[in-house]
Amino acid sequence: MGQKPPTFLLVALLVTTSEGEVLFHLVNRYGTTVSAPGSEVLVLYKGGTVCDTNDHFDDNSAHAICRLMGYEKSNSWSSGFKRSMQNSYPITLDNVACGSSGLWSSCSYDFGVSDCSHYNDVYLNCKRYCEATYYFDQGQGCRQCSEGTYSSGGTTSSCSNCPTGKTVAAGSGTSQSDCTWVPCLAAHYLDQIQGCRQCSEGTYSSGGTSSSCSNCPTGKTVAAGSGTSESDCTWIPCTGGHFLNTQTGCQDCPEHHFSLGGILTSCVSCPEGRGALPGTAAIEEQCIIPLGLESLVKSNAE
Ligand SMILES: [Ca+2]
Repeated sequence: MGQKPPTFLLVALLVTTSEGEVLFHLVNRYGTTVSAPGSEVLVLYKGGTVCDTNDHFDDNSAHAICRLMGYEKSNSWSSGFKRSMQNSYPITLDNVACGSSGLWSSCSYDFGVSDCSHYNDVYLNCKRYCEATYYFDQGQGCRQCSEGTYSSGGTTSSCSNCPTGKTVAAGSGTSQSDCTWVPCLAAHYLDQIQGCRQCSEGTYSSGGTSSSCSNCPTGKTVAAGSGTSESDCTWIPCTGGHFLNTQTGCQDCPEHHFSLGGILTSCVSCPEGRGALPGTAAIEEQCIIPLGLESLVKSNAE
């Protein structure tokens, strides 16, 4: 996505003539061009001062000039010889009279002067104003909000930070609701209220914006916050009397075999002459069926 040009550049275009000349600009006590310094400063028209003697320069005139420079309106204006640097400029505009629309197109004016001196130079305090997704910088005018910040525009001098865990692309945030959750790390899921949360025991997630973690296959588990994929799930240790089949999970020890379980993959034969039912013997001592007697019973029955 290409970045939009900063609004102050657009403003500069609006205030220029077809030849590209800037009509109005504001200068500080050193003659440096400034953007809404927050107080009244000298306004220049084509590099010279603006006169208010014996004419209709009023609030409408001030509004029109501020608006032509891209500001919302004039906060205040005055005139007078306030700084000696005024003498370094010619006087270029006189008899500015504007309608109540506050538009420069409603104004009449004269180039040059007949009845002015620098004691009548106009000072303006224009109200700074920026579009949404911009903040106002006193040195540089309207500037785009950086990544993770937003602005509804107007007179704000800074953009607001998205809530913790949320972000928005540079120049895209107009309100807090434009902030979206930063994608989660693996082994986490996204809770729309609390943000990224650890997967619970026995579940896994590749992260991102997934709203839940997936369950490990039956018989398998993974520690909380550790499962990034199904392959992280490992078999749950078997209980006594069982062995682990790595394809199917825990299985009963065969008849007359015992095992402590865990992750042992086979069972041990009971001692000679003793046996156990499948899945019942964890230790040798639990091989409690006397096989001799059983075989004797069997042989008697035959
Ligand atoms: Ca005049």
